[in-house]
Amino acid sequence: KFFKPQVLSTWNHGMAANTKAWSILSANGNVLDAVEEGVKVTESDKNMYSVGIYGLPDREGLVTLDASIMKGDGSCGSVAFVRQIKHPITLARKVMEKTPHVFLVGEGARQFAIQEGMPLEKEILSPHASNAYNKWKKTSNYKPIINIENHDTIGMIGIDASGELAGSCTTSGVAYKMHGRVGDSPIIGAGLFVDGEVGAATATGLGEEVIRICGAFLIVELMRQGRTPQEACEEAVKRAVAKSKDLENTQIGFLALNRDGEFGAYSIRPGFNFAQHNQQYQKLVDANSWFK
Ligand code: SD4
Repeated sequence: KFFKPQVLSTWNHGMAANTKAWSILSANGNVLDAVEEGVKVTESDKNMYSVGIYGLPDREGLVTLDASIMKGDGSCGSVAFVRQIKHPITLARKVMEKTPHVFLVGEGARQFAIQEGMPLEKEILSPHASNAYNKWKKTSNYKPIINIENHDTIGMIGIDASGELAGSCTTSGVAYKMHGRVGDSPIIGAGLFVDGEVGAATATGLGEEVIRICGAFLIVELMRQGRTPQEACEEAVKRAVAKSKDLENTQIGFLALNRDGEFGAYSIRPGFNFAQHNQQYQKLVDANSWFK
């Protein structure tokens, strides 16, 4: 159950992302590089629905992206509501490393990207996103379909051989969100939290419900108090279930890792899985859930 080094990512696209991250970790690379380069694979995937510029748009037909990155020493950076940037995770890292701030949003984040020499992508929907959006416009019904439209954020947490931790999280957010809506993924403590003395956690699913309970921070604090990563994820889901404003339509999945390399995962309903890569194996694992 304990693996060091190791990398864990949400959902099945985490397999390809982990492969990239592992290539860095297994070559004694930096865990921060691993979690950045890993999720860039997902951001580059033209078939994605919920990560990167090829993802599904908001109600206005615009793709707006959220991302965050964090290290065990408390260094962190995020961007939200940013457009035309192929690798928001890299932009989040630049916020962390090159500014006195931790969080840039919207036009300011885009300006910073330009200043850093990052290319602006054309603002056109990918073919699958455009089809889906045109179909959605016929009814304009805002009800994300659990585990489908709401399904693909990548959160990645990793530990290297020396026990150093880092995490990353990147998304285009829930499909057909209101313009300007920001989810949990770029919010340090909600979609991602890392504390080198304890562990790391990340979240996927309906961000509103994760923000409400400070999901990732809660899990790390529970681990600090002695819970295993699995127990901490289960307790956080219990909290989310109790506080949910729309339990019928809510899915959340949590993934956690402690500094010993022990891991855990749990979700509200069945269907959440995560990818795991370590020296012994790489596989996709179905998480247990509150509802069976
Ligand atoms: C959000 N948490 O923006 C993201 C969406 C997501 O899997 O995780 N999808 O609320």
